[in-house]
Amino acid sequence: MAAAPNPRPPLRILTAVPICDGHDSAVSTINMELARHGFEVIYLGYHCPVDAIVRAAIQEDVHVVGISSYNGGHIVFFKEVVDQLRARGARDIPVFGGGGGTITKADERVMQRQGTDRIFHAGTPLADIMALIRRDYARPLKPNPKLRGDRALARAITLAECRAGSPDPATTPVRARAHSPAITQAGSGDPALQRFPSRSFVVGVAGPGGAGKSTLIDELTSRFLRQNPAGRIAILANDPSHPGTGGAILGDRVSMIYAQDDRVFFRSLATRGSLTGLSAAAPDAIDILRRSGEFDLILVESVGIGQESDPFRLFGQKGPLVDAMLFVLAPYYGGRLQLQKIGLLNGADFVALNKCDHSMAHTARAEIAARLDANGKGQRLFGTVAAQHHDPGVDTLYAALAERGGLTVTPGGEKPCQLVVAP
Ligand code: B12
Ligand SMILES: Nc1nc2c(ncn2[C@@H]2O[C@H](COP(=O)(O)OP(=O)(O)OP(=O)(O)O)[C@@H](O)[C@H]2O)c(=O)[nH]1
Ligand SMILES: [Mg+2]
Repeated sequence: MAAAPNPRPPLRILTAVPICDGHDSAVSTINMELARHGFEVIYLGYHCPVDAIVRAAIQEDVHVVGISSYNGGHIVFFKEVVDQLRARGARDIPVFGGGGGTITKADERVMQRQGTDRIFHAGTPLADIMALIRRDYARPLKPNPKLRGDRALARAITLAECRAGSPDPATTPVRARAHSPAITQAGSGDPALQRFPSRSFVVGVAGPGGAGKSTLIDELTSRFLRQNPAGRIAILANDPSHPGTGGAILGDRVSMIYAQDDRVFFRSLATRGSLTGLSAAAPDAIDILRRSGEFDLILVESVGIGQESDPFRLFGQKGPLVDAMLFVLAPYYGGRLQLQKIGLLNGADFVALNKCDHSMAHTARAEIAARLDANGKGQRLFGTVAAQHHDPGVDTLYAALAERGGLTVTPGGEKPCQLVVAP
């Protein structure tokens, strides 16, 4: 059963370390503290270029961007982030940061003239930083008919998250949700919605925590981008909120290399008390993405799940949320008994045994193949090494997904390889 909805959605902050800077220890401390204070942190990692930060800020519809910079290039870097946000219609997203003693008060004055909001200097107690962020940056994100493109899509999803957390969902009827002004802002108002009712192929990706779901999604994304030179892909990545504080570190974006592309719309969702393995807003968010008519493929990553979850409603009364489901396992799932207990293996269309570079993979393949065979549904098992680029197992998996979804396979793109394991 889902926990009580949260009437005040948490503040969302994007944090990152600039390009040519590997000092991520400070930002890790800040991230943990932010999450402990109930904020949702979308962490982009270190060595981040400006355009990746700006794209993420827009798609994640964050309240504020926080940059941790120690490489000495802060005056130029922060200005470029501010300028690109303005150029992409997001001047309302403030930028702040810190960098200990490497950013002086004099530097801060220059940076503020260029549009940076503030710098947190060395010696500022963490409690003061948290209090200031809550005081100055928490604001409701409202419908805004002026938003365009990814900004409008992102805002529509934010509003869906607010509705999912509304104290009285009865005040937001389902029809009103599907035709909310924010979706119309996305450039896909009612006529367009009807024109593209089911263009998107939606694939749910589930599996235990750390099995490699995000890494695999990133590799599938790279194949999609190469084989569909004009297509767009959306990724909805669900991560858990902390049950005590309500905060979250939404870290799936860090595992993505290929998702750093304007043809990829990537949105992180915190579960905010939903215990299904997805945010309560995920069904609406999928609907918004489908109806936008923008995306050929939509991949939805669940949180790392256990033995009883059914995040994509494969077995529910309401019908499945997705067109197909990919279950990802790593070789260290336990043993045959644990496999038997994973109900989702009965409903998965595709199963990937990832981390096939692991020494236990050989036995795991045989056990999983036997488990799927017993289902008698012709489910396909793919052995993958997502951590390796150009892995033939991932090629094969992508080819199978593309075939099922009717996606374009450009001649000259990767050729489907031999199936690694088939029951
Ligand atoms: C730890 C450290 C390292 C570690 C990094 C570990 C890691 N994974 O992060 C190691 C040893 C690997 C390292 C390596 C290097 N380092 Co170093 N490093 C430091 C050190 C000692 C501390 C930085 C830190 O983490 N502080 C902890 C944070 C929490 O505190 P703070 O900095 O005071 O920040 C406060 C606020 O600014 C705020 N804050 C900071 N960021 C953010 C972000 C947000 C969003 C918010 C809200 C707040 C906030 O939080 C704190 C609250 O009080 C500094 C020296 C120093 N004392 O600052 C040098 C320092 C940054 N390093 C330096 C250098 C030169 C290097 C190297 C190039 C050395 C070399 N020649 O190899 C390499 C580069 C590594 C790389 N790949 O980029 C120089 C940078 C000089 C410059 N830019 O002009 C410094 C200043 C040391 C010096 N005096 O020479 N380094
Ligand atoms: N050895 C090996 N490591 C991998 C492989 N695929 C992913 N990893 C690593 O496994 C770790 C977890 O990968 P993620 O993609 O974040 O896993 P996830 O399932 O999305 O994790 P959650 O979202 O936290 O549940 C990372 O350190 C990856 O680099 C693989 O095929 N082989
Ligand atoms: Mg993940």
